[in-house]
Amino acid sequence: MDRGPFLERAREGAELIKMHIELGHTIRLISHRDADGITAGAILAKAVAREGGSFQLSIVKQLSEELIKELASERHRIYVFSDLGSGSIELIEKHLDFATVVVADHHPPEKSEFSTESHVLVNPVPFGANSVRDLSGSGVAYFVAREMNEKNRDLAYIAIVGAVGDMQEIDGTFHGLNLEILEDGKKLGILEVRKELRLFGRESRPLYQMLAYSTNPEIPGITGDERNAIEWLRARGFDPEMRYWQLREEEKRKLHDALVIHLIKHGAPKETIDRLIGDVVISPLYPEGDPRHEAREFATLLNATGRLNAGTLGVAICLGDEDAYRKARKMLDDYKREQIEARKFIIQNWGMADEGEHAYVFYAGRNIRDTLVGIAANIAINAGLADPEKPVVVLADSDEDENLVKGSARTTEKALAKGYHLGEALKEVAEKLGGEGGGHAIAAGIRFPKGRIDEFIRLFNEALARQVGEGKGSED
Ligand SMILES: [Mn+2]
Repeated sequence: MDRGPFLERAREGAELIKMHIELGHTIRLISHRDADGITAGAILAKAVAREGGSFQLSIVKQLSEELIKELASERHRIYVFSDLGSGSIELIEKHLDFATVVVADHHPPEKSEFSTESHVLVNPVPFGANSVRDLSGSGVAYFVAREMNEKNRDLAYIAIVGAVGDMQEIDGTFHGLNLEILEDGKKLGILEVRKELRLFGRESRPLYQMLAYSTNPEIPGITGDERNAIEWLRARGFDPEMRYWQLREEEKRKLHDALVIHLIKHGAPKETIDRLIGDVVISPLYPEGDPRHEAREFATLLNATGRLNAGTLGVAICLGDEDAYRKARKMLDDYKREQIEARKFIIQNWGMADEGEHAYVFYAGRNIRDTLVGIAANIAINAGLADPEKPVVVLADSDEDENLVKGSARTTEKALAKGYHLGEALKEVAEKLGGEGGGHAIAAGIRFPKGRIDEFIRLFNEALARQVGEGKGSED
């Protein structure tokens, strides 16, 4: 790719941000809520703070026209988007024409540049980069930050955590401008690239779980079977409870060889075997055994904060906030525990479910958190509680409004073959109940007044009946 012209764009973006900092304007940052977006937001926030500027940061799921309009109504002088924006160039030009805009992103853009004078697109794709392997959103943010101040090279590890979050090294090695970030980090001694086993859990999982939970690649006879993983490790002289990071170099080599032999024996394709050992990035900034010590575990932690709507907590973690890190760990532990409890509750109380002609409806009250109703519906299907040809809805009291219930509907491919579309059914029912609903054919959601659950059960069954052509046809 054309590195020079891309860096020139990064410099333009950097100059605009610095100019607004000098003018005393708040820098409005908007970033995506996955690990790549969270790290990108953190890099830009740190860069702004370092110049003595102030910022306001939002981590968002997606950039809709509604959100852009809302941002416009804040009337900031400068907006900086990271890991998103390239698909919304027209909308940004339309609603933010009064302000400076910098888009630091790696997604293939709508067009290669803005037509508005005060808007700059910093994106490597028009210069020949491959958006999925050469640079991530955090990487673009890194180059902008580096152009703002050489000191921002100390954000190289955070930038690589974002790249790993986007799986830019999925084939086992880094490419493109990611290599330049790695070089910066190595020179400063803040990161190291090793050729190691690329399975999740280097820092925090015992070896047997690292192997048993491996899905990419699947390890025949071991993935999904902790007991086999333990036996397999013991038979080869490993303590299954050890962490990978605790192994001596020769033990790591021995484990790699044993896994390669195992995969070859089971006829795994060469490509799979080649990817098993590859680039693993670790940082001496964090202690061994800490998820932040290795880029993939760090990225997974950040992704989780994003999914739990706590992306800004993720940003704080990237900025070195130990308190935020402890909070996030606790949040994840609580979330896991709630999931286990939701599972127990639905299995023990499935007898309460209303089984209609076309669907099961399970009302959990306050016993299942409203954020877990989708997971609970899947459990009902996967644990064999429900007939797989009949959709399942789990309802729970809303966390936000005691007068509402929130529900998720889930089903199987087999049920869809009969003609069901859960999203359309819930949309239709929600309109009748004075709520909101919709989604995909196989997975959808709804919110409606709590007093109308009985009506919901009847209307939902009727809507599904019409979809498979058994209904009364007309509405009542
Ligand atoms: Mn990204």
